Amino acid sequence: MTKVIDAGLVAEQNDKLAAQVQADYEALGGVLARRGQDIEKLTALAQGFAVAVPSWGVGTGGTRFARFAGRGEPRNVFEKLEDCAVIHQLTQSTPTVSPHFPWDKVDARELRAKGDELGLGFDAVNSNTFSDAIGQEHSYKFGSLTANNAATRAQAVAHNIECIEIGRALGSKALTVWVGDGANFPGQHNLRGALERYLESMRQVYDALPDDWNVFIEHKLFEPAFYATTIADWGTSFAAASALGPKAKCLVDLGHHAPNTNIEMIVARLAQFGKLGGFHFNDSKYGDDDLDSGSINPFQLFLVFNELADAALRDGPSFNPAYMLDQSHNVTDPIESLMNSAVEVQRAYIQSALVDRAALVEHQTNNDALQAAATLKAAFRTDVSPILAMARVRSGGAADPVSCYRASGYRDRVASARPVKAGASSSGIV
Ligand code: LRH
Ligand code: MN
Repeated sequence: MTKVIDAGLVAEQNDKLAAQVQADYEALGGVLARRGQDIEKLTALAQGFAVAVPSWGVGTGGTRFARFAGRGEPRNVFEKLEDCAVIHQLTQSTPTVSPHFPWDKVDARELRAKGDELGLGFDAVNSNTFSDAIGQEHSYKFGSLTANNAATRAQAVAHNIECIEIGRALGSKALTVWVGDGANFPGQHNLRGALERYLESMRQVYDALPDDWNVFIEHKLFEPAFYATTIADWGTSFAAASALGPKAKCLVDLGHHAPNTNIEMIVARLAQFGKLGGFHFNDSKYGDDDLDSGSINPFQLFLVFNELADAALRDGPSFNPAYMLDQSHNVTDPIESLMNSAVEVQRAYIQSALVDRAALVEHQTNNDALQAAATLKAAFRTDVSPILAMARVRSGGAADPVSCYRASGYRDRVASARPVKAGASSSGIV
């Protein structure tokens, strides 16, 4: 397996931090032991944690106003995978990539071979019927799976089935379907009719799924439609997934809700009814901002993982939602942002394992709201950074991924190897 960053440099950087990592680890170990918690068990838990990286996240993102190309941007999916391999090599928590088609469309065998060479697997594949590909016969301007035009719907169904075929060749086990279909004006389309057409189309996609696959329905409140979105919320997604069958599950993108929505409760509901398929982790202040996970509201991320820990205790090993990042990086080096984000998601996971659940149940049973809330806060306030650093070092990663990455000079190296494409600074997210 190719190591994109020189392993000797990683070891050298870790050596510089070894005494500090060990001292912080022992100090935290002492604090946790007084609480009856075993830091070694938690470190092993952290080493087993994984979140997928979005292939579209390693390029510089943009907004509808502009996209300011970064240095050494990946020019094709193979270079995207190299950048994803750097993220995994240094964090040891992102062993899979979630690809997006047709953005990543190449020969699937070549793509899988590149993944194997870099030690990367492929998570859920993403279809795209929210933009028109070059040479596409029917435009998705007025919708795709819900379009009035039957030929447009058939084209969108065929594209999703093609994504399943590519995904099978990559070893993926799920298809994520997000459609921007909707309306900008009251009356523009029949609200019920649109959902009926969506279900009719998705039944054909569902029937094309291999037995051991899932289809993840991703809801989103608005954008690009600004009056009505066909799959706007978890309720509609849940109803659609229930209507389609057991292989259909709901995917929660944290940025796809109205401000102040109680997302952890949506997670608890979907888990209770066995329809929680997975996540697109990111953070937001206003809309679908696609900001770095844990950068705006880390307590919400913790509360989501607290519900996941509760569901795992209730439902056992069959409870296995897919964890993926979905972010857009406009002002940072995407590799640094994705490394930090993977660490922040892993942090919320470990903090959720620190919750004293017996005490929580007791306080809940006694209606002792204050102590119940304090029990969660005690876990959230625990700085588990020493556990995360030790887990990375023990797994062969970097004690400090960002400083190690900067010391490697990788960005300078790819900046000279990947000249900026002409017209790279257009608008749009990728
Ligand atoms: C839609 C979305 C979806 C992806 C796209 C890149 O906002 O979250 O998951 O297909 O971003
Ligand atoms: Mn998403």
